[in-house]
Amino acid sequence: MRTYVERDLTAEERVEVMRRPRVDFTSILDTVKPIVEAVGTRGDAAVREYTSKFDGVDLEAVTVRVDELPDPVLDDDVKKAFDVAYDNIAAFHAAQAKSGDVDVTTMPGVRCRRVSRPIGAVGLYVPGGTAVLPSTALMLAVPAKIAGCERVVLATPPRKDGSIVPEVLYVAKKAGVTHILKAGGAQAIAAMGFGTETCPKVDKLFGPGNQFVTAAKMSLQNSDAMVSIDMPAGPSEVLVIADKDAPAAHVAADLLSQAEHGPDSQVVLVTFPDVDLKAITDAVADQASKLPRAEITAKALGHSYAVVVDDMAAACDFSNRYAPEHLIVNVENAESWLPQLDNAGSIFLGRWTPESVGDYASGTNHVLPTYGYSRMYSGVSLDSFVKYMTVQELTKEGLDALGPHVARMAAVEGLDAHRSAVTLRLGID
Ligand code: HSO
Ligand code: ZN
Repeated sequence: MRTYVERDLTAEERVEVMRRPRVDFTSILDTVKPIVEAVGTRGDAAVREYTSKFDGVDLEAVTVRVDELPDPVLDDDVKKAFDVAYDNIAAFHAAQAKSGDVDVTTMPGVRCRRVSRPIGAVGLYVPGGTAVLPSTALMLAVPAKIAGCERVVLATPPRKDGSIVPEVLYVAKKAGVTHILKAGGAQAIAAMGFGTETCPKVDKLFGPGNQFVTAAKMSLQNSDAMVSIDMPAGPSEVLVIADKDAPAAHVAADLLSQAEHGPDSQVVLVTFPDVDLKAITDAVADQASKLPRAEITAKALGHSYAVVVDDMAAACDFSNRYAPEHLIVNVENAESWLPQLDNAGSIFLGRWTPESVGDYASGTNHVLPTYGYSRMYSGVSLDSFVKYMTVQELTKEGLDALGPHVARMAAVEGLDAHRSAVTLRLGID
């Protein structure tokens, strides 16, 4: 891993190290456009063709109804692990219910409310590819169920024999997913965004994916499909702040757990002059060479780095400017630094909180803003599956008091009908 000493960097270099590896979206968009268009016009037939071409699977049914599928066979300890994760994710997301509802009397007789309603139909993308991620099925299906979404379509690439990954099916059944679309990539996103003969059209698309999935979500959102997306996405990343008492092996494992996601993942270590950096980089090299995904991990480490800063205040400042997806704070009294942290998708405080717990089972969501978007986006939460309606109700007294001001403002804007809607009710002019 490259190492920088922050105080030795020029102002330009300080900005430069923050830059994420560039993703050329225009060429990716050019690749996905014909796929999206083909699925939009030819529906299931196009999904079938692309699944045969890209996944080598010839599908009979493109979309299956979950209640018609038999229960998957799983080992008891696997079931137990997913059950514990399910309960924690459900508990944390259920606690978010109604948190955005408000009821305020702004002046006597003038009541304003905000009430939430579930989004009717949602599409959840669960990646396959180099690693199948049933944990992502949990992160998306559990809040969709708690929100009360009526139609929940889960898209995931089928296995070579055309079947669904058993853990994904287990989660889908438990969390009330209604349909499974056996497809991945841009074709899956397009099928859910437009709807096909067998796949219901959804109102909002969720989930991480490779660059083609991301590009398809972006182009669908800007098309006439009338569909929104959860957030912009880029490669996964972690920033670890480690002090001298953070065990080197733990820091290394945390860095590698994110690096193993993909060759384009980025991991950043922020540390201090009194830390044995060589012990950490040695531990990274040692552990990395033994990983089954060593090749992917090595590529990710190629564009990762360590930076030495003066103190914890500088570390928080660096992290806030980088705005990581995941932030691990492996320092003494980690909790006391929380008020100083402003930009991160999810934060892992203290010696005993590896990112893995949030990836799977602590209860927080692992679908998070990457690529610096944690400056202005939140991760997926219950709110992502609802929309808010505002409601106002006035009494006669309320309109008596407020109406003349509204009529005056309508006159300023020259909108007479607006004015009349008030003055006619009040019998004034
Ligand atoms: N760290 C990933 C989530 C994940 N990890 C799934 C393991 N499985 C993206 O934030
Ligand atoms: Zn992960």
